[in-house]
Amino acid sequence: MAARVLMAPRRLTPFNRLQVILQHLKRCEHTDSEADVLLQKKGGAGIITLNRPKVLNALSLRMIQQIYPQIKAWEQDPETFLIIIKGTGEKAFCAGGDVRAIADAGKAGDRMTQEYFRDEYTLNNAVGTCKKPYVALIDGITMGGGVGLSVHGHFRVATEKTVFAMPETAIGLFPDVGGGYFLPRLSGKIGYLLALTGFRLKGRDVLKAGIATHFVESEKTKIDQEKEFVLDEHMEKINSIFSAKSMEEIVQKLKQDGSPFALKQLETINKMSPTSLKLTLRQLREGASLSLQDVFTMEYRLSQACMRGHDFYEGVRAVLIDKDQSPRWKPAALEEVSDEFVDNCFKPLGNNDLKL
Ligand code: QUE
Repeated sequence: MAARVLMAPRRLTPFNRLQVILQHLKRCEHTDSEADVLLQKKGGAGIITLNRPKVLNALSLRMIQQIYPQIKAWEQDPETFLIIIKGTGEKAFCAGGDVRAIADAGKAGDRMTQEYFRDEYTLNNAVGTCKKPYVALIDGITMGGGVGLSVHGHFRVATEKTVFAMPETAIGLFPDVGGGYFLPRLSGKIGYLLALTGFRLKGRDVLKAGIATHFVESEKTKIDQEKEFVLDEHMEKINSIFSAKSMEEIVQKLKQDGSPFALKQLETINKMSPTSLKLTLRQLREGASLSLQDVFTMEYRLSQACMRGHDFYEGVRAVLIDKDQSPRWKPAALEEVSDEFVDNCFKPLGNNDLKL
């Protein structure tokens, strides 16, 4: 070993030296333009930029594993006074988690599915407990995993281009990333509607629903300023229908109501995974009285139950891979999803539980 330490470094000819430098520059250029997340300091602000615009800045495990230690470091850094998170491209802040990669890993029995949800919820919790002011610029599509990076922080700034949704019941999942915490805490039963139907809120409505804390126009006009909140006229219906204790009862109440709004929501719910719907309703009803940390522990159990099941893989196939929009759910009807099955999905995982 000593001999190797004492060995003279390899001499480079000028040509080789140039080659090495060029290779290095090429690699840097490559990693810079291809980096899926940018972490920068500008003045006293730490800036996180999600940088996968071609996939609407969907959140990969690698991104999660880069962002978490940086937030923790900025939290301790006396020269950082503010943390800002944003996305590149015109379309999205962040369209969700990297569900394609998770589905591939789950099908192959890869442990990545455990690591992904554990690391993602740990990052969401770091946002929710961040000691420095945390500002998310949710300009564009903000769904699922993107919501987890924004909603638990101090400030969320929406624009007229913001489209907010928790659409996971459409892919056999459930509205995770702390959805069990913030959704049941929204006004009335709005959160239950958003969770079960994946209802999309746009622009100022994201502020009016209590999800964004601020609104700015990306162009300096006064778009829709006088318009009322899209759900205002339906609030009585939403609050009475979505306070039901079971999915079967919600479906029955929507039918009975018979209004165009109720029938539209019923039509949407009928397309969702019956298993996801039952898990989601119980997730929100329980999450309403849990701490954020206990919600993440509950959601981790649910995530692993979904990885063991059928509907998540079928949902990702139908919505994101084949795009036929015709998932074949198993079981196919709400009545076939037993209370016993639902109970099992909420059971502790022993040593594998998420502890925050
Ligand atoms: C439900 C989801 C997701 C979804 C659609 C759903 C989700 C997600 C994406 C996504 C990501 C990248 C893309 C894209 C969609 O879509 O989590 O087109 O480029 O990441 O109905 O949960």
